[in-house]
Amino acid sequence: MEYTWRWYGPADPVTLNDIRQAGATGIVTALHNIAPGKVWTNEAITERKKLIEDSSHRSSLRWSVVESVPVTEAIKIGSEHRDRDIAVFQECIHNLGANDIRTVCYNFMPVLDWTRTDLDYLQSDGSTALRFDQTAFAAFDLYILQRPGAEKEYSEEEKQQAKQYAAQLDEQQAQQLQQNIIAGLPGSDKDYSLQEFQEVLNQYQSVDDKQLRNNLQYFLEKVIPVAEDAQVNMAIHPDDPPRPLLGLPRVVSTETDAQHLLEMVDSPNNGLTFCTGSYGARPDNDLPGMIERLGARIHFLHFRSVQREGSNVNGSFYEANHLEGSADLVNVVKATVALEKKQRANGMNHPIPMRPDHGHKMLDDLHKKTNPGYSAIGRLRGLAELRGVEAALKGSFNI
Ligand code: CS2
Ligand code: MN
Repeated sequence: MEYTWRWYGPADPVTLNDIRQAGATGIVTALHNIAPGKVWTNEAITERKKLIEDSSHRSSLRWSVVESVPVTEAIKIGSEHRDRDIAVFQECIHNLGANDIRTVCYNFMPVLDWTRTDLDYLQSDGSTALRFDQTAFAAFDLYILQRPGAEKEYSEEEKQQAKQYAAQLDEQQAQQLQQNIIAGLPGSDKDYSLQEFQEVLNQYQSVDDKQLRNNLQYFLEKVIPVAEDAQVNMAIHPDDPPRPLLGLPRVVSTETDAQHLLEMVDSPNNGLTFCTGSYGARPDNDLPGMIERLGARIHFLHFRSVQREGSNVNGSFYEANHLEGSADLVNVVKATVALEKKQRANGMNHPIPMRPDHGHKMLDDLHKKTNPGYSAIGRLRGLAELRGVEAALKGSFNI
């Protein structure tokens, strides 16, 4: 594995020097200052790359992965403007390849990128984690947003619980819940009001899973040939959480979805970001097995472990420490080490970039402003634990 670290650019409170000390050698970043649907020019990419790869430091970093080039709503909805936006996306891929950046993460989640209800869920050791609580989410959907038709999507029991939950929220807590869901996380590119948010949801009224899948295929058929020419590996991030929300369609939640996507355009450049946090929120995703079966097309790894809560029939979870929770990352790392060994035997000597995906807020993080999930020390702990597992597997057990 190549140890990588997500960096939000010059404004990130975690600096490139901090990242050097954390033991990462690869940077995962995007030109966050450029709005979705606008070209990343050659100059802008080169300039950011120079900043990252500044060779006056003793330990060097390289820009290994882009996360993410945004896919506009027009592309996901399949509206009349999609060809214009796809042309922009193609140009970004071309320019990234020309700058020797070989891995590009993106996602195809309608409206919201990843979604959480609580950004400071207190753990027993005093650190805090991100959480998705289905009851809180339903309370937002039914009683704050009051989305037309929402009541049809919840059971009587869920509605009852959501009603009680909503009733005990004071004004400020309700506001906080709304903020967390609509605008709290890096990746949400707009600060929607409730009304604007509902308007964007409405644009998906005629887009079901089948239509969204068709729109994804349309996009891939145009983008993958450009990625092949540019020698860029495309790596789609799964849905987070991996099931429908707010009546929106979802097409990258399960192993079958992933397989489907790989078959849409059967090219090595059409691949996956294997996020064990997102896929791992579903008990029916067998993570080590997916690495074995999909391995040849896994271009980027996100390692974290969610703890599925209760019977998880209702889909709640929180983000556990990397070696705890439901994901069993020891066996995930073992499957990865075995995959890389097989690839080396076949003459492919490119370690797969892996970043510790999210971490708790702990120690000094608790007193600093950090991007939710992207604290310095929580992720440093995660990376250290994962490196330890890899070193142990390779060193002592010769896997
Ligand atoms: C999230 C997001 O799980 C994750 O990695 O923190 O980074 C996310 O969903 C991406 O931005 C995918 O494009
Ligand atoms: Mn991820």
